[in-house]
Amino acid sequence: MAKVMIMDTILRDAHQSHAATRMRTEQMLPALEALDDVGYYSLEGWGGATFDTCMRFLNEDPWERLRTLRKYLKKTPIQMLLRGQNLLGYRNYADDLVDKMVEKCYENGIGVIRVFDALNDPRNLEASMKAIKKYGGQLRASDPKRGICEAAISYTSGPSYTMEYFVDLAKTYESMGADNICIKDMANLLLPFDAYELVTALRKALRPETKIHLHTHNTTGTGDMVNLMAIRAGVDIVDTALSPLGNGTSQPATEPLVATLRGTEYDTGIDLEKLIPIAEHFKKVAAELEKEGSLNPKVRQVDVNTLIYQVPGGMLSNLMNQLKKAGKEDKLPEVLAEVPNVRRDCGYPPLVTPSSQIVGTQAVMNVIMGERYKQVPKETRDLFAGKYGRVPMPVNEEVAEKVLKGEKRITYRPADDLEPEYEKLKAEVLEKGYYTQEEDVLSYASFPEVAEKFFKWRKAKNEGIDTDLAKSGVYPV
Ligand SMILES: [Mn+2]
Repeated sequence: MAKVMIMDTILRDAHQSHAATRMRTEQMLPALEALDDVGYYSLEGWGGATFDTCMRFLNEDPWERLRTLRKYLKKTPIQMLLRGQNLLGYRNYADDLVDKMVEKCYENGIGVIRVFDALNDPRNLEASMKAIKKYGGQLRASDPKRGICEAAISYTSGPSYTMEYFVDLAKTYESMGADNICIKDMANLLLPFDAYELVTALRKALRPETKIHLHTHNTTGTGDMVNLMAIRAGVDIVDTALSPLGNGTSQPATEPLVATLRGTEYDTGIDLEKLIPIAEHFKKVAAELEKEGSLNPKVRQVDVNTLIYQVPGGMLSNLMNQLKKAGKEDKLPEVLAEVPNVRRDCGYPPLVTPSSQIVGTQAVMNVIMGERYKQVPKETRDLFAGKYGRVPMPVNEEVAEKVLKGEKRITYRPADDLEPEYEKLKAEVLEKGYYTQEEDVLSYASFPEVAEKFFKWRKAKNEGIDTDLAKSGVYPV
């Protein structure tokens, strides 16, 4: 019987969920060798938010962080999260940039790439999975634990999301070359008995060598039960976070699960004693993050709103903020009733970023304006126009006409419209005088303004100019 394996998210999702992704490399360093020695399947350490935050708030080169992690994590693969054709950013990138990004991720130390699309449109994973297979295959030839392609299903609930839907999607990803299939339950919408059913169905439908990897959170307090039920159903890998940054909006804590499975047929093989000093270290880090204001202890509480309203926690707080700004807080019940209507109109997209924001904003507008689709933001139009990809169900044609006003719809892969862009972006970085490595082009492509500000700071620092002044924003010119 295969043991249950664990990916610890302490270096990525744990602090992204609890502390706005503000953990610095120097706060990770003292624990890296011990983490490497635990025997995890992988350590999640990189993704869009870490990439952005490194440059935006921490004055760190995200690539440098990755190389540092790799230097100390000799045995344990580093896992990252890639947003399909959106890579680490929020727009569609051309295929040449997707290829270059994947090449550089592996080259700088990534071992496992988890790739997903918010709409679960397999066409949006075509280019990235092709690159992951290409460069990952080369890496794997010398190191079988690295170069792994993990395709993730964005888990959501709703009338079109049947077991059959998820199983078909998983099989599609498997046939595209995925080594692992991940159930990505970012909003903790997956309930324990559904997890059992889903993992059972996937286990039956997928090849025996395909690993099933579950990612959930403990936002609504069901996370440990979800993991345990998935384990009973034969899941291979689950995500947890060491206790100082575990539970609440983060992953269920690592230590209780390791203890629960010890001595059973699911034993993780992890020595609880080894986790204690590491947890001690991150307890101090969590206290530092709380002191500097990045961590609000409220994130550790159970929030049952998602269970009641069937919308992710982040989406609910956005709705409340939008209503508050408009002075219409009393309209919340109407907006919550309108959310499923809007979602049905636009073909039941999963409620994850960015579709959760699009559906939520449109529902707020429909209620505030007193007429449905009287006011329509560009993002709603783009969703109806197919610019984010294919939605799971047909859209409401009457609404589509009202929203699009004759604008053309696309039915092909959105990135097919894009010209190669790597060389053009490289020329820009060179011209601005910031080019030090190919990776700079990828940083610049991902977050142009943020990267440029960071490059300016880096240049000032490397040229020996007062960095405090540089940080204050007075310099650079
Ligand atoms: Mn997550």
